[in-house]
Amino acid sequence: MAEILVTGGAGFIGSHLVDALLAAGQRVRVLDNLSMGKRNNLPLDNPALQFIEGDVADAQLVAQAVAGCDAVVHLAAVASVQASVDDPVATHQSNFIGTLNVCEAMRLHGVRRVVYASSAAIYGNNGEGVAIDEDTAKSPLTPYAADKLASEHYLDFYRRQHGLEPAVFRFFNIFGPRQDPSSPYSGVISIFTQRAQQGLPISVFGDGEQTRDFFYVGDLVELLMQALGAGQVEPLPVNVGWNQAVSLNQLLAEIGTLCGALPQVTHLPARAGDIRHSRADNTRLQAQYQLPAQTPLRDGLARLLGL
Ligand code: NAD
Ligand code: UD2
Repeated sequence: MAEILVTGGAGFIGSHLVDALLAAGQRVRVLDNLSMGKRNNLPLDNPALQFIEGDVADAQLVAQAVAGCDAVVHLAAVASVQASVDDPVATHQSNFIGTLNVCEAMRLHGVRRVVYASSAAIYGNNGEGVAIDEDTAKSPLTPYAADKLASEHYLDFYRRQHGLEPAVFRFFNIFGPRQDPSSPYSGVISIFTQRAQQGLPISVFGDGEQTRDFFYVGDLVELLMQALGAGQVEPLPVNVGWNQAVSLNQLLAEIGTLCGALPQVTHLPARAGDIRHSRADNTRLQAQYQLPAQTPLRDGLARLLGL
């Protein structure tokens, strides 16, 4: 039985991973400051789970959390890009210093495998309209994206210099239960499904023909589990997406079909800096991992809607 540290494990993606690790008989430690994560996302009564409430910016606490673990999944971050624009110094502590603390703690305690959540945000507007592959030029337009890209580079330094084994994933648009809908900058699926359920009006920024490559959280967790269990991992980052473009109008049609009807939809001006089309070339993902059977968008939405 391995012991896995999941930073950010009380959050949307992290809590689904914790569930899967516990179901697989692993022992799990979670380090989370509950800035977005929730205690009730976790089975705190499970004796195989140890919850540590704290900040990944606290180097000593991270070292304590890492000591004795077999691997780390580093998901803790301020996932709101807008927050990084509003307060880059504060979010840098979580989104970059946190990663550096994880690297240092792993070096200190001889822990080698780390699975890291990077983001398609590092591509900026590059590759719009085509499938983005991992060699697409990087253009981090926000502090959030810059911290993700810097974290990738530090993980690679610790790989070359100190023998860490990072498995870096560049998530595109992940959706599913427990994704927080409360912010105007929350994932669009979390917002649309919540408002449809409550019969509240939906705002579409632009004409609704913008597209995204949506990836269900359960499918992502299968990949993270593979990266943890793999004998060896490739050093290069891997895009996580289906290479499928879904427009907001298509998304709304699916939600309308599932809910029986849609609330009022209002079209507002497109958001400044909004990317029109984002889609992942997942050739490297297919080459290095066993892709799970894709959860169809409608099935993922149905689970989110509790149908
Ligand atoms: P989330 O906000 O639900 O999860 C992040 C977790 O990290 C939360 O539980 C939060 O409380 C915790 N956290 C934040 N700052 C912390 C700190 N300083 N110390 C300790 N814990 C801290 O969001 P998520 O969607 O589950 O994101 C998980 C990871 O995946 C993040 O690194 C995010 O940047 C990345 N990511 C997510 C998406 C997506 O579509 N959801 C896309 C790209 C990348
Ligand atoms: C993701 C990030 C964003 C930034 C961007 C960089 C999330 C949730 N968002 O944005 O912070 O990192 O990637 O590439 O991780 N929309 C509406 N109505 C709404 C909400 C959203 O029309 O109520 C639109 C939005 O303008 C965009 C699309 O839906 O065109 C998707 O928005 P999103 O924030 O879910 O995802 P994305 O990829 O634009």
